Amino acid sequence: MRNFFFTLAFASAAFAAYAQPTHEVGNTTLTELDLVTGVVVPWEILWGPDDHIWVTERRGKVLRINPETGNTSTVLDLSDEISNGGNGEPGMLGMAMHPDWENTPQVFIVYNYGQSWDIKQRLSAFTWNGSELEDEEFLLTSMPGGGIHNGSRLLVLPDNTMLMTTGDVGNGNSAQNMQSLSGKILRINLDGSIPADNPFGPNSYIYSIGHRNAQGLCLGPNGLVYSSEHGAQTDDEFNIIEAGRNYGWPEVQGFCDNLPQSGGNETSWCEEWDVVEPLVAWTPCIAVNGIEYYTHEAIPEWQGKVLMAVLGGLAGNAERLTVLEMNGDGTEIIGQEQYFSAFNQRIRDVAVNPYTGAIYVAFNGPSYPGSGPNIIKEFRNMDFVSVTENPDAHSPFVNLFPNPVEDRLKFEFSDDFLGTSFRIYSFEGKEMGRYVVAENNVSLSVADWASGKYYLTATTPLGTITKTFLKR
Ligand SMILES: [Ca+2]
Ligand SMILES: [Ca+2]
Ligand SMILES: [Ca+2]
Repeated sequence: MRNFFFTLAFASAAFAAYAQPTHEVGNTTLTELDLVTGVVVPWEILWGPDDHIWVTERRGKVLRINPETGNTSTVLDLSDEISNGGNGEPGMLGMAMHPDWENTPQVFIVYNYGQSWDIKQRLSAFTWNGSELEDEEFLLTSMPGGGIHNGSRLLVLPDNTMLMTTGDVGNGNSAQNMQSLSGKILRINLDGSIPADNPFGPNSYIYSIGHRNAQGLCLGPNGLVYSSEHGAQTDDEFNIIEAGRNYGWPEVQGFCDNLPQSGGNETSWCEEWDVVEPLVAWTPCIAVNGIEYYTHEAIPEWQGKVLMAVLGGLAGNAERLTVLEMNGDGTEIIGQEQYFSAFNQRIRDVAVNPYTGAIYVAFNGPSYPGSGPNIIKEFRNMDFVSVTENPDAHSPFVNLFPNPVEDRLKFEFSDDFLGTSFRIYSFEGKEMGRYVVAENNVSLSVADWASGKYYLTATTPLGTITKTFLKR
């Protein structure tokens, strides 16, 4: 918290200079801002204990982002090790931070390594040295990985153990096999050892079984653990995770019933194995992903509800943020609403700013398994005023206007950028040009450019800032 500040002057300058799109949530208006562009498939996005946003890029990088300016630096690069370059489902995936950050500034990361015929999975701890992640320590390694279904979401619990979802890596039977770590949710001490009170004994990491590919985890009310899980053709699920329980896959999909879509006879198997049914199931699948329990007062309509990122499935026709309303004790879902479908972009994960209550949404492009460049957008209730601390702190910034632009684009750079160069790319990836920042205020004619979306990247030794704009 110490280093955090909100320069309201910057915010008002940025938002007043050109009209940002807005979205209505009941009586609340959310202002949309492109925080970072050019990210290559953001997978995990979270608010760190250092008041920065941390993001894994599936291709193998960890980014640390200043939430006010979008100033971004790469703090870990394992792209040489990542399976298939992160182009399919495997890659650098889940991430969580050590809860005692002051004394143990560690970051936990799950990633796939090895080539396509022999993909493995690893959970590692890295130490933050103030500018990058170093001293990798393997907590779990040589785990099965696959071309599909690699789970990997992480959640640190209040008792300082950590849950990790694993997928069935394409082998459904592994989910019921107690000798396999696939298709499970694991519980791990933060040093990588097995918690003595794990439900299947002190020699097993397994916490719950029968999962196909759970890729959402969060703490809900009353200490409940929620998880979202991908179904096959039917039955994406939203579950409460309990120690030692069986969630059914591959014998049971969704609710315990005898529907033809689930193979015709689930109820007897459910009774024999005491299968936990989901709170909700979605058929056909919508591809459920990262979840976050929203408690902030800045968006009262969402307070006490779960925000769930939805990729939209292979058909790509249900992309959205789903907001799940629970009953009083959090044990039932009593309502669902959808937002941001109009972007036609897969939504992978969501994070919350604990000061402003703004949410950050990781967009993954329109097509499976994700295409770049991707955007991290902020949606913020500008009417909610948060505390201002440390107003003297300084961050690099770039403003550009008007946006949308027809003829001439104007830029305002902080002094940090003087003498550096910036580049502009089209959203198709074409470099439009490289330009030197000779003074704080510069402009550029774009009258001849094709209409469409573009983004600028500008780099200082402190990191990179990106800005998107629309050419009309
Ligand atoms: Ca997250
Ligand atoms: Ca299930
Ligand atoms: Ca069923």
